[in-house]
Amino acid sequence: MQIDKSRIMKRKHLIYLLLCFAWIQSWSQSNSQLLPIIPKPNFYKIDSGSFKIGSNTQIWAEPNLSNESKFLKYFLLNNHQIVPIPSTKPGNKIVFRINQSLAQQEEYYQITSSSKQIIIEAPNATGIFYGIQSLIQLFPSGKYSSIRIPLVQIKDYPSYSWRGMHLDCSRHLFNVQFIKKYLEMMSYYKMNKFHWHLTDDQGWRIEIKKYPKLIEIGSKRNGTMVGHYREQKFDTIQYGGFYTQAEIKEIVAYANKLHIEVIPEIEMPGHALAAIAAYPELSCSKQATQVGMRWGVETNVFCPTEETFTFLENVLTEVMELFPSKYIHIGGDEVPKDEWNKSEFCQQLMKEKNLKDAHELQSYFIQRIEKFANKKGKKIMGWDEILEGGLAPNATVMSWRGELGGIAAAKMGHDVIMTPGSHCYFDHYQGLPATEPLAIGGYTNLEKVYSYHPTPDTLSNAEAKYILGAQGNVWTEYIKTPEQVEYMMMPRMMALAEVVWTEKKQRNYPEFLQRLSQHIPYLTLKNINFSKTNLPSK
Ligand code: TNX
Repeated sequence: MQIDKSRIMKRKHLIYLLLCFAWIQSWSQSNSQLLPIIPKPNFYKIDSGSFKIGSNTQIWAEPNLSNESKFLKYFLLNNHQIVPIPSTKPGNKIVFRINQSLAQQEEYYQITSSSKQIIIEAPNATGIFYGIQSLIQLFPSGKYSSIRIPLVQIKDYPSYSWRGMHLDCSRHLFNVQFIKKYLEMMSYYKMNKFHWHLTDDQGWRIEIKKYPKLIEIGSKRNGTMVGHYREQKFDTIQYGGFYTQAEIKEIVAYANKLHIEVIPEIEMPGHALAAIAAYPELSCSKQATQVGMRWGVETNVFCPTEETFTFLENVLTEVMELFPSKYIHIGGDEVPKDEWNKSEFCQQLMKEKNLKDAHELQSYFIQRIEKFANKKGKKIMGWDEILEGGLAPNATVMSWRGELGGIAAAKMGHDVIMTPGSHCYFDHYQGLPATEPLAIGGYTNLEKVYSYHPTPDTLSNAEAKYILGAQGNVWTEYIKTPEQVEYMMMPRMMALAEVVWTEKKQRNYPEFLQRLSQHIPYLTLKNINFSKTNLPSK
């Protein structure tokens, strides 16, 4: 009797094990089936059959998900002319459901489908939103009265929490309508941080009520470089523009609906010529100057006087009120020390503060700003030069001159965003320069972006936790129009989106290209001027 019981137990265990194995098999095997979603979901399978979305499909959402259900309804209406019914008439359903038990993974969502209903579940609205973004990538392109989509089962969450895109609006400016389009492109591919470069030598772009000359003077330049830097040619056309505080609020609110955080960048102590042209007293020489017309690095930088700190604190106070993000990017890159080394005031200050060189003076500058930001409840981030002369205690580092700065910062226990020029600079050429529009230089094709992995092997597991993710940068010295921004970012951003979302072992370039080809009708429908340079020719 005893023996029989244990045999039954053993058999039960075996059956259980076999079932588990079959389940795991079915999920991993099914991942070889092509699902046209970018970034590729981490776990999915496709069942046979389909779900039909038509005018008798109902969308069921809790009241706190009305933003998300509106998003899906607009998508169906605008892209397919389908109006799901609001009533309780019989029909199939798409259900959004908050499920707190799924909260172990940040930004998690899952999709469960049958022919009768699709359930998108997540611990919060962001997860639901990503579920919708995955779902709509399954819709066929074109306007039909009803559409059919495959029955997918998805469990998904990102590898990295920082999935960023940057846009330089100083060198060239893009209107509110285009910034919204930029955010839409980002959110369709689950990118979630918009780093908005708002000030630089060639133009100050954010209205600051306390300092009106930043706009009156700092937002206009008397000419712009024509052709490549080495040619040193300029036009004489006045170029300018800025974002009002009302426009900034509008963009931040729009981004929020797309679950994107906007991080403003106010450059200091270098790349500050536009501000200095408006208020020359902020420089060491205090001499009148002009908003920059040439690209590159200017030696005229903010002087670390009390007057400058008061100015910057007042500016940052207004900026912080406009941007709910906990971060404020303070630049910190490319600060020539010529002016500081020449200045009596700086020499005296270094003696007083016991600073051994101008690098330590730069560190003093950044640390003072950090203290101010922290007091206001914000964290600072800066380009990797902020490591020089001593890193501010709570700063996050954006590693752009390769990965070494990021590695050093992670080893010191600081958060890091990887954005090395080699893989993440979308102002670089993506094809042979002779056949591409003029760009700054470099060569970063689609495959190279796709091959990137944000966590360097040299970091221990504990150190690797500080790598928050990666970001694509769109510097616009050579990018004058929205169409050109699109050309440089797409499809490279799609490759980066997969780098920061999909586990490394699931990434496969030829297969990515196949999925990418299925996105072309959508990109075309949305009038996105994507580059075909790296797409396989038919
Ligand atoms: C370096 S990246 C810069 C920018 C330029 C860019 C051009 C960084 C922190 N500074 O000022 O626009 O190169 O690729």
